[in-house]
Amino acid sequence: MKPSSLFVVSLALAAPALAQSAPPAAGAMTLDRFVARQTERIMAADTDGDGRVSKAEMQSLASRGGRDPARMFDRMDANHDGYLDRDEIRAALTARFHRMDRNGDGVLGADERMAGRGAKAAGNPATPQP
Ligand SMILES: [Ca+2]
Ligand SMILES: [Ca+2]
Repeated sequence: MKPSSLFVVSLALAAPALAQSAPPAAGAMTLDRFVARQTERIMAADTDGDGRVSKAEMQSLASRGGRDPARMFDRMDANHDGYLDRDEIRAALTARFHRMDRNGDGVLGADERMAGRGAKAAGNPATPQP
């Protein structure tokens, strides 16, 4: 009785640990962290404070990064209402995270982050000058 129930308990405890790999290191770029950080960056462009980012607001934000804000905006504006809300931003960032996470371990390593940046820069030869 006792030994067998102990066995079951230890199995139950072991199962979740086996299901996931080692926990991400402190400071690792997980999906949650990536989405939270990038969402705040994008929402910082919401200068009129209506809780969504218009194309004009996006333009003022993205021109600093040297990306094409109009193209980014059009890709992210899933319902084409001319505004990015938090759901659209989250969906776009989640998709971007999974594109960047090449080895699928749920964490962006330094190399994966670098590669994501490089691909973006290479795809955008025209940088608007102020
Ligand atoms: Ca706004
Ligand atoms: Ca929208």
